[in-house]
Amino acid sequence: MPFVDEAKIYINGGHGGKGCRSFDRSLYFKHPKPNGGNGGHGGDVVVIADNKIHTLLDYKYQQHFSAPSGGHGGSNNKQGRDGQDCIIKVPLGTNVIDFETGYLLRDLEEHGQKVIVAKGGAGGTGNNNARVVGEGKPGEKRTLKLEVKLIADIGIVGFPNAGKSTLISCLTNARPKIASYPFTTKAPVLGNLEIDDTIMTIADLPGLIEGAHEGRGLGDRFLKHVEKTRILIHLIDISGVASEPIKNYQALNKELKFYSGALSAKKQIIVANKMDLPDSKNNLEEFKKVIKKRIYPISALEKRGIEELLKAIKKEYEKTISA
Ligand SMILES: Nc1nc2c(ncn2[C@@H]2O[C@H](COP(=O)(O)OP(=O)(O)OP(=O)(O)O)[C@@H](O)[C@H]2O)c(=O)[nH]1
Ligand SMILES: [Mg+2]
Repeated sequence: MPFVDEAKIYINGGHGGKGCRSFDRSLYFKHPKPNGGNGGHGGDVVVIADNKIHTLLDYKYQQHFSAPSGGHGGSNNKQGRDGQDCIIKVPLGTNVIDFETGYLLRDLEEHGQKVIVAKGGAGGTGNNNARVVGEGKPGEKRTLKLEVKLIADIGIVGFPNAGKSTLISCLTNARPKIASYPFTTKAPVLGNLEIDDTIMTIADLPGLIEGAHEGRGLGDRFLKHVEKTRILIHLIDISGVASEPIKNYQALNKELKFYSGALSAKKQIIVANKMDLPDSKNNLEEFKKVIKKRIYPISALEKRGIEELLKAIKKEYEKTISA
């Protein structure tokens, strides 16, 4: 099943019901008495966050949504019934954007949060209230872009082939595809990491490369998923077999910076992977000389160094919670 993180939908508020033209002609009155009721209000289109919905996949197949019209007014001053609202359910963390203007209408983060995206039209007046009977107003029309940001506590970033998917499958129950070629992971994968009593969500992200912000590789479009994480794990292939670790580390930080200041300011746990390979030890020493920060050496393949890393993750996570 493809991972859908964006959708474009067309929405229409319900049309207001027609006002009624009718007269009470009973002999009781000298002149016929107008008694046509007002039309009902058209239904609104409402987008609502629902914790049972996990993707926008449904909106790939159905893109047009209209709320029902209001009922027409009737004789004997009968008001038309209001149209029901048309409800569009989306996952938590969905940004609801006006497609034409790019304006963010609402960021729906919690279950039950909602936003009216197209109002229904008002019902027309009946002749009991006005001389001219109203037709009812059309509902608002809009095109929306829905965009889901995954809400994860920790994001794993790194160059393609660094071993991000291997790491998440060693830390959690997630089982993404692992392969020796770049760009194996095409969409974010989530896993739950449980350390003692703390449960954290980790996202394994598609690899980034230099120029990602200009669309190179798979581009930086998945970075929006990590904007809300608390911590980043910056994973480096320290073996030097395929690329230069120091250059990659710096290039990736540059890409994060290009994407957003908030992202590049996030706490990073720097992890040197593939320590089981021959040149890794020397490369790590070189790396430490240039990048004077705490680095966690691991082998995701052989599951070594994982205990230390878990401790660091928990410590940093708790810091962000108490901050
Ligand atoms: N020797 C060694 N190989 C590793 C280690 N971790 C991962 N690999 C290998 O590196 C290759 C890439 O691993 P992935 O986990 O798919 O890498 P990725 O970062 O998710 O790659 P993309 O999804 O393409 O960005 C695979 O062939 C893995 O078996 C490790 O610790 N040591
Ligand atoms: Mg991967």
